[in-house]
Amino acid sequence: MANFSRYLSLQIILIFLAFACCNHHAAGYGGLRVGFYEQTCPHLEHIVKEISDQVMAVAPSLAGPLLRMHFHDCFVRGCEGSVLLDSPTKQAEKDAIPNLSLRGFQIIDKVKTAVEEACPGVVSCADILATVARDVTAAMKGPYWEVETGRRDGRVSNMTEALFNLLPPFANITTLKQGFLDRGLSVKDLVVLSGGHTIGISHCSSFTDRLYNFTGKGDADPSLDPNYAEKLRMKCPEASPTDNLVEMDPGSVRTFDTSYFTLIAKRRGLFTSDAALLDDEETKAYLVQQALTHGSTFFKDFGESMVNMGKDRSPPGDQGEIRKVCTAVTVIINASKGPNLLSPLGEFGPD
Ligand code: HEM
Ligand SMILES: *[C@@H]1O[C@H](CO)[C@@H](O)[C@H](O)[C@H]1NC(C)=O
Ligand SMILES: *[C@@H]1O[C@H](CO)[C@@H](O)[C@H](O)[C@H]1NC(C)=O
Ligand SMILES: *[C@@H]1O[C@H](CO)[C@@H](O)[C@H](O)[C@H]1NC(C)=O
Ligand SMILES: *[C@@H]1O[C@H](CO)[C@@H](O)[C@H](O)[C@H]1NC(C)=O
Ligand SMILES: CC(=O)N[C@H]1CO[C@H](CO)[C@@H](O)[C@@H]1O
Repeated sequence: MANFSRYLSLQIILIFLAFACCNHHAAGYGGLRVGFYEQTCPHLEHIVKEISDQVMAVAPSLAGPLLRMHFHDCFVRGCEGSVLLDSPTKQAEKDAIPNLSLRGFQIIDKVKTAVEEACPGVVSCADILATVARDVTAAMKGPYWEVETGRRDGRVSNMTEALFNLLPPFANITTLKQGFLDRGLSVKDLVVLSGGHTIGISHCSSFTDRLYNFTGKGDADPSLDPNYAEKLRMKCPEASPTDNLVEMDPGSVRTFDTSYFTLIAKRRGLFTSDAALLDDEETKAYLVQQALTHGSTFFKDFGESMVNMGKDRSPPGDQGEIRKVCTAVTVIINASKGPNLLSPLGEFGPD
């Protein structure tokens, strides 16, 4: 009975929060800064780094998915952890098609558990993801940057939104530039952050359209180096029943290096969206410069652009929550219907 009334009052609080939520122009949200948890969770960065390093030592192939996960989080509803949410009816962002290869959710849970032990109820899942993304990048010998924190977690995860908001691999330069611009990101951010493709893998299905009958004349995408296209066709047979995996930066998929730009310059970018960086004067100038100088400014630029990407001030702003379990929302709000308690309270697990 005591438990019941506790849950009941929790529900009432949650309903209140639900109504207070979602003012899309919440004033005063600008709290992102380095060291946001200095007082409230002083060992946060240490905990995240320790677990990230442990994971990278045994499963370095998770670096790519974890970096990409932060990108996906930020591009749908701003960086507010909604990419992490599970939906009982499989309608969350992570169920959308572009998710395909999103992996590593269990790593975020692992970090969250450790962080909750040290400082319960303080650190958002979105901040944990942003910090993990930095630490796995650094662990792959990539750049290190100061992560700004102070995000709050959103309560809504919507598959359709993910479908519309994530840029597809076949996007042209106009779509890419606009997609970045829409999120307050520059053309430079676009070319710099695309360099994230220096690590990780892709499914064949993300680019096979470029390999077979691209223009309807039985040919490959003319913007792709023909020798490279041939190699890719071998890895991705046309009628393959399996969706094979391909290294995006062959030979150094586990090293965050500058070879991505050399590849693009040689017309060996895997996706149309990579190759498209040659179709704009500014992005082309940047990548040619990086290719010629062995990426003289890439690491510094990447850190700056990651901070820019992490700034997204979309909702929930200061109205969000500090989620206790990164995969479970406190209240799922159906935007079209108002508050809607879908998530059984039992999902919180033992308290
Ligand atoms: C500019 C628009 C972008 C497009 C169209 C795009 C598209 C893709 C696609 C289609 C894949 C392969 C998914 C699969 O088939 O498994 C991929 C993988 C990846 N992307 Fe992007 N991406 C973009 C930007 C970014 C950004 C900004 C980052 C991070 C800074 C990033 C990091 C990654 C990483 C690390 C992987 C490898 C994932 C793995 O190893 O599983 N991408 N991207
Ligand atoms: C780029 O793609 C968009 C969306 O598919 C399309 O509307 C536009 O015409 C394309 N632009 C160019 C220059 O090809
Ligand atoms: C290539 O595409 C064209 C136009 O869509 C089609 O007529 C043709 O049959 C295709 N060829 C092959 C080998 O699939
Ligand atoms: C949200 O509301 C819309 C419109 O009433 C409805 O079609 C949809 O099924 C609802 N979604 C969920 C997850 O309850
Ligand atoms: C999900 O997003 C789409 C597109 O913005 C919207 O039409 C739909 O109502 C949303 N679904 C829910 C359950 O809010
Ligand atoms: C990890 C994950 O949730 N993957 C899903 C991505 O989307 C496809 C297609 O909708 C689902 O089948 C996967 O389960």
